[in-house]
Amino acid sequence: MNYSDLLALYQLHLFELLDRSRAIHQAHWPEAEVQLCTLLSIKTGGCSEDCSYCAQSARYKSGVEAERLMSKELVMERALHAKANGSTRFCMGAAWRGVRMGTQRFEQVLDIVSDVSKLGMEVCVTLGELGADEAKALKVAGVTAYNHNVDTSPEHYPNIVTTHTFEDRLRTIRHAQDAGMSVCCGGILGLGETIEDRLKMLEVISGFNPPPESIPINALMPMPGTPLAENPQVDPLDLVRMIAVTRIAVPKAKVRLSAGRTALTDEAQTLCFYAGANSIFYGDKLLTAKNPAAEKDLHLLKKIGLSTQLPEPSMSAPEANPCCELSPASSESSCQSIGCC
Ligand code: SAM
Ligand code: DTB
Ligand code: SF4
Repeated sequence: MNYSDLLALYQLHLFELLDRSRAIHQAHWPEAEVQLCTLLSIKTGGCSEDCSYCAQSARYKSGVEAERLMSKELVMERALHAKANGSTRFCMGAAWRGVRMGTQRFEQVLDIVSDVSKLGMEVCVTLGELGADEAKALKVAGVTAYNHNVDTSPEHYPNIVTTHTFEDRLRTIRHAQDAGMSVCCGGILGLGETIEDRLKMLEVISGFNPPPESIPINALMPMPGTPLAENPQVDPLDLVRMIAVTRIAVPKAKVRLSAGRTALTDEAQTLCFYAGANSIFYGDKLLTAKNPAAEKDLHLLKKIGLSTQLPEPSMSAPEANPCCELSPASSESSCQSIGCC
């Protein structure tokens, strides 16, 4: 969806926007279900990158220490625990710039993925930059979705990260799609961006072909020691609006109400679900930061009448739009989708 259409939606009266997003949500997701995803940081801290919101960058004194890659045995323990608690998706994150074929650590990750994928949950990983070969290897090992956020608009990105570019992010997403993995791609609100930046980010994400399978919307959790430590909290109603516009722009994607829920009231979260969010990170820890307690989340979902989603481990990647077949990648391509031809 292009920027001017997104802006027109964003500027609607809130109730009018919610009426529209709710109608689209009901048409595509009539089950009143929320997907529970468990996050695990399999390699924490010491990251070479300078993402100014992140406690795991080695450049900031955030108090997060660099750790080694977790053993497969420990990861399996945590994955089994997540499954027993009702999670249907297990997401493993690593504080790396990226991964490379032939390295010991990537071999270790492939081995971990291969075992986790036998547990009957969707398997998502977020390991930073991927080349075509790394993406294929992850797909073969059993990854269902690759998480790689664009985080903000192309224009604002260089103000937030200087060690890699927005284009680098798009290239990795393309490699994940080409390998047949679903793509989980979203962003963060609260990085000092304008509404225009938020919608330009959504213009990029909603232009992916195939569309992202899921879109995490994070609210900045200001991390002590990082350059954005003093940024103000995102206005919960801005978050609701962003979720509503995302639901309308990418109707079939799971919209994940992601980091920052500890700062939201039950009422604000309820409005986010009404606006179109249908997935959360579940369990009391994100990667390094806090998340609401599992019992608290289950209590809230029950109170508002939402049930939890059943697993779909055989989930296949969304189909590409046929425009790619009509106009193969070339400088003369007529395809307008970013991350497509
Ligand atoms: N290193 C990999 C990468 O950058 O893609 C994976 C891990 S990284 C922590 C995954 C995502 O977490 C980021 O893209 C960002 O959207 C989100 N994130 C990180 N720190 C955050 C914070 N303080 N508040 C909100 N979201 C955050
Ligand atoms: C995403 O968009 N949010 C998650 C997941 N993908 C990997 C990460 C949130 C991290 C919050 C900050 C922390 O725990 O350090
Ligand atoms: Fe490293 Fe990812 Fe954090 Fe950036 S967001 S510093 S790449 S872990």
